Amino acid sequence: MKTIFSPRHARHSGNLELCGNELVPAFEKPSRAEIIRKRIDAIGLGPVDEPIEHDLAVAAKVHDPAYLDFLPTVYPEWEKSGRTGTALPFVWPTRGLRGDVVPQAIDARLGYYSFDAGATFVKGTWEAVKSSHDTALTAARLLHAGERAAFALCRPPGHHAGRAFMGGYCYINNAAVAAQWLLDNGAGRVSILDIDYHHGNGTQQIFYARSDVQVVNLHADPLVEYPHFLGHADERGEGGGEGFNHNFPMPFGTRFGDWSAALDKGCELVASHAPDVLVVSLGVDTFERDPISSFKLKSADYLRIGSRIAKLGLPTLFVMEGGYAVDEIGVNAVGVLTGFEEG
Ligand code: SP5
Ligand code: ZN
Repeated sequence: MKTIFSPRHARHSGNLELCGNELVPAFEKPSRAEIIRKRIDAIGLGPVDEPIEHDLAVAAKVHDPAYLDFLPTVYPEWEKSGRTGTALPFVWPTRGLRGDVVPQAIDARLGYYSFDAGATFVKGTWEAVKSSHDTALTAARLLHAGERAAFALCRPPGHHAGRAFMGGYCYINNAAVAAQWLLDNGAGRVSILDIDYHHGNGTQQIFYARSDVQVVNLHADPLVEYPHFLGHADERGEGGGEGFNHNFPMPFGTRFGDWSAALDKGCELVASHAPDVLVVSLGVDTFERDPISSFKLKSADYLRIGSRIAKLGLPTLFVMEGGYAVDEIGVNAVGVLTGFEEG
């Protein structure tokens, strides 16, 4: 399997995040991607190429163009306001406040275009975000050129980013942009199977009223786990998209037996959609030693996940999302890919 990977991801580095009562180094850090890349080389998964640059025309079909215009301005505006270090939002237009007036101040714009404080900026963040977007699109092109599968080693991740908001380490929804590109280039139907520990709230929102992109999510129950405000089982889509969104929330401490039963159900739904292409939002924060998660999957389980997905027999684009146990992230993420290849 070919991998697309950009060294420019490393420009997004040194960020802090809010954790309990303090600012700590962000769990979403450059070594995550570097360790996956090393594992690809170590086992000889296949060639690793850099992305080609793409403009944001396809991204503007799944994101608000004004939101895409905002992202590159964040750090320059933060610096103009006299600050350095990590830029992060801290005020939001919740119920009862005005959500219809785009504010001017950078502090206000950060909140206007986010749902949490988890998408933070340093000087190189936009460059990394753009390279992650380019990585997903370049990998999508490989499928269009006839590859059975490809791996977009995206960093930063994307599945929490919605039409006009960032959050949860995510800025541009790489999987959504890739799905849109595939539709624009010959696919009639796409399925997105999101196996990250956290609900892919951005992906769900983007495609909620659409029937051309089916979205299937396996994740920790939002009643008790982030992102908390979306991801319940009764969210099935709306309007023309009714019946094309499927959520499988699971309790804290879920082990592979129960998790893989949900994967089977999710795969059956994908098969019934009969997509031309499958996009897998690949998070490995379901791992038993993930520092911010609670599921109990073991390294060997990731091979089984890959082989279950391969049984669908679909052209498959793997897009990297979360996973914060950096020591094992290479073995786990690449385990899914080798499990897929071995069938
Ligand atoms: C792509 C992805 O996996 N994003 C995850 C973002 C999770 N952010 C909030 C997690 C809150 C859980 N609390 C654990 C303490 C860490 N500060
Ligand atoms: Zn996650």
